[in-house]
Amino acid sequence: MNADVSDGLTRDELEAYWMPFTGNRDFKDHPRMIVGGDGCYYLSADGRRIFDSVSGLWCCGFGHNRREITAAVSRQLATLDYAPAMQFGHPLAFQLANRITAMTPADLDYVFFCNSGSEAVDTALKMARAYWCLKGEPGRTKFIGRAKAYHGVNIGGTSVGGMESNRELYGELLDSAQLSHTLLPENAFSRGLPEKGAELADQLEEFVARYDAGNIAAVIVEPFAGSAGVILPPRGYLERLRELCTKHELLLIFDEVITGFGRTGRNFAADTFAVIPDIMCLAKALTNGSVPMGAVVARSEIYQTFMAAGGHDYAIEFPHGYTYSAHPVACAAALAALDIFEQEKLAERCRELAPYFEAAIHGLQGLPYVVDIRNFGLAGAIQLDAYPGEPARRPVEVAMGCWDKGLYVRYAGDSIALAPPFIAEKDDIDFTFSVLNDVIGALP
Ligand code: PXG
Repeated sequence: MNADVSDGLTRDELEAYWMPFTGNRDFKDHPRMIVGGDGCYYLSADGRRIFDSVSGLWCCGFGHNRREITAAVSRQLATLDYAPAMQFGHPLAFQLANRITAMTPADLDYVFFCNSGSEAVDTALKMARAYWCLKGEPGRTKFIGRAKAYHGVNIGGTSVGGMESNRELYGELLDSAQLSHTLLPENAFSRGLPEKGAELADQLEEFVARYDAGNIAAVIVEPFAGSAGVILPPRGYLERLRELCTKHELLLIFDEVITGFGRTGRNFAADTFAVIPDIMCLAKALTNGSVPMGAVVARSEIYQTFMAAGGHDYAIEFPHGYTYSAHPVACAAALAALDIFEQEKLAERCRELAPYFEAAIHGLQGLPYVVDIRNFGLAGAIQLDAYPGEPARRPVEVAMGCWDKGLYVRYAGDSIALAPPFIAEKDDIDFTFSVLNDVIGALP
């Protein structure tokens, strides 16, 4: 790691940057600056190696600063920095779409590119509504999401998302309703998928009775909820949701922004759970987090519906897209990232390391304030008893205590979330949980 270890910025110089999802005042008074990265580690401005137990923000699972991605991005910038995304194309976009559809299950065969997970979600929602309009059912406008879900921050994703704190400042944005979440106290300390609660999916029947299927465009869920603290689907839940969507002809959207590209031990959660959605949202690990990119993958019948309704050959079938859809540099990064993913068999590696991770995370049971531990693949969460009136207080304290001891963890509401890189070694996992053990053990 060759990085300048001095942050060199004064308090005044920190002021202008309005940081996202951050306590700006706290950060600017106590800056935690990252200045370098390599493999599973960050380098902090004060010169310390910090183990990245969250893969950045769930996106850098193949390790930081992968030379192959750097080389591909540099080559692409020197060859073609930008090409218009509309009416003209460049070869890497087509190569990447083929590459993704070779990995996705069933007839999830058409890829629409965007620049983030939030854009992927809003694209998927618009696609669903337009699809029903084209099928002669313009009344299907409502979306069914799920409590505690995170679907990004654009208007659609905020609306179908189920984290109240992310919605309350914005008012009602889209017509949506939320299924119950699947975090049940009787499943506390389950290893892997919880046993109880598959019947929670049957709530969709109530929604269909209440709103009528003819008014519902789609159901959107994360296969497991990441941001809310790794909330897992009970065994059989996703299968049931799929059955009910098929029965009532509702589109099922899987938001695989976190679960896509290996996190569950297969390419996609759809593979792991053998439940195939109609539309899949991707981002994050698609480029190993190196360049922003998102994608929406649709079933063939959805794409063909747009084509059949398109009018003249030159007519635009889906009036949607971004200046930077399929940006050449992002495509180059994604192709290089997917090479690494496949050549290094990283989904398999995740599967192999997962039992070790599971044993290690559950080793924290019994520590003070630990009220639940959840894990699946290389994702896990430790839920802490909420400090009266301030549920985030203990997780923040733990995260900052870990940072001081060379470990980056994420706090998510009342939980600590972990999503280590797939290339992590057992020693890294040992280090992670020994630090967490010390820090949680020392909580006041
Ligand atoms: N869907 C899901 C399931 C996500 O997890 C998004 C959409 C939005 O992606 P973009 O690229 O627009 O941020 C996400 C993002 C956390 C955390 O702390 C998670 C995300 C983002 C930031 C923090 O768990 N997920």
